[in-house]
Amino acid sequence: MTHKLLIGAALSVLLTTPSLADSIRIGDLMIHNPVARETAPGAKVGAGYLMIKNVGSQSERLLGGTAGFAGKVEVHTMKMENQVMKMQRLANGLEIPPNTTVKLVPGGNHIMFMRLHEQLKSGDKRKATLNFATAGEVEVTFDVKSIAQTMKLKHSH
Ligand SMILES: [Cu+2]
Repeated sequence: MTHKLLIGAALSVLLTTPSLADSIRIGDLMIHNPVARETAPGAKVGAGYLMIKNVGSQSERLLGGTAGFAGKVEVHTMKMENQVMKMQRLANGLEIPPNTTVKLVPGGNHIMFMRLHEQLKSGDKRKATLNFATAGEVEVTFDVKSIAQTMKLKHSH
């Protein structure tokens, strides 16, 4: 039991303290710890998560993106519908208010990689371009992680 707890604690430290290398600064945006969830062979969609901090005084908006490994990259949210959580595309993008950190995590807002051309395997790194209303296009490298590791992002602070 103690052993398990220690491993859990070590993992959460690893996952919740992104090193400087995991941070990208573009204009007034700081992008931390982009992670993509591994996919099953033949899966057509995958999900990406990250933290975006707006250190500026103007509101920003994440509109979507592009990726070589997927036909389409969208920003999604989760909505309750007849007591079932469903994903929905944010047609007007995701707002990143000034002086705010917006977290894209499992069960919440996320990047959706649609029409995957290939499997995303744990340990891979995949480049994608995110498109912001003001900052424009930003290239981000997603670390592909196992589903279990990805779920821990939910509890990161
Ligand atoms: Cu989605």
